[in-house]
Amino acid sequence: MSGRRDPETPDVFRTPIGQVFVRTHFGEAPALDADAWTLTVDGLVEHPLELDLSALLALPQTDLTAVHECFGNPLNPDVPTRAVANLEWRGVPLAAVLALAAPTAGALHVRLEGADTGSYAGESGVAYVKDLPLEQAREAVLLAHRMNGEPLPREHGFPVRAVVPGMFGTNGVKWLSRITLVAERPEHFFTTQLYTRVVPGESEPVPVREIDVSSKLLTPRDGAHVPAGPCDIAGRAWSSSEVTSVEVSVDGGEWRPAELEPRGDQPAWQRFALVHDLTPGEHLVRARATDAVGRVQPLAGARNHVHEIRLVAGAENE
Ligand SMILES: Nc1nc2c(c(=O)[nH]1)N[C@H]1C(S)=C(S)[C@@H](COP(=O)(O)O)O[C@H]1N2
Ligand SMILES: [Mo]
Repeated sequence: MSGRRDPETPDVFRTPIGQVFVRTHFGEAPALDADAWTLTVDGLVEHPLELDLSALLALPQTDLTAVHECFGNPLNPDVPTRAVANLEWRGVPLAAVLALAAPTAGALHVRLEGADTGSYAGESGVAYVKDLPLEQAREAVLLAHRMNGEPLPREHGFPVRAVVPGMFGTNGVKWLSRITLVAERPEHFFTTQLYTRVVPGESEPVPVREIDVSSKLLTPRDGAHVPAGPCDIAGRAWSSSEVTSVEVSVDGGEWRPAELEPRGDQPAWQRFALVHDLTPGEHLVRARATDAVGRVQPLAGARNHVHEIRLVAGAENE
């Protein structure tokens, strides 16, 4: 994918904007003018709308802290990318806009379109489009205009993007320009062709929506040289439900439960930590999370398989 930035994930609760990954299918992010921007709401609604930014901001607003994760390359759905962040958003719930537009009885899905167009995976002249069932969208989607207390940076969707807590980043349409209420799932390159997958244990492909249970080791860094002896190992874990345990295994040894922060009332990530005594030499550290619905990170072969890092312990680096 072009238009990509993947900085290291820092081990802090709220990811600073400069360290958030960027994913843009068509390369350069569009530079939209906030004064000229409008959001069209059309399709199966009693009152079609064309809201400018001040009309949108006059609606009730809410804050949300949520984990933000890229699904990865839709052409290689089983390869982990571990592009993840935890962000604070402010915006207008989609429900407030829908209350004004009044979807008709036949409206069952919401189609979201961004202002960017271009070429991707051999397809040219396409827009970025996503869809969600109306009831799910009404409950979850935030039309965000601030990120970590600042106006959205251009590459993250200025002036307004969708944020869908608990779902993969791909659903959060940036540079949002149009919301259309429709009766059936819209056919589109980015809705029904790309970003569909067969979830382990199922047989039918489904759209890439709810995030998987996952974890990432962040302290120490992969490849770090550390003193031999007790080592503080820590990272973050997340899922579409609360993560209920994280276990850590060193050099293929037993899975030991790490200390795990509760999730609290926001769909944010959770810190885990454990102290392990490292003998001098090279070590392989792995982390495995389990969530409240009993999903466990697979050991291999999946986009969310257990994360592993290598550490070198030795007296000479103390
Ligand atoms: N309009 C538009 N929205 C988009 C994309 C895009 O290319 N165009 N990429 C999606 C993908 S795959 C992800 S993971 C997130 C990334 O959001 P970020 O770049 O703000 O981290 O935006 C999503 N929204
Ligand atoms: Mo993504």
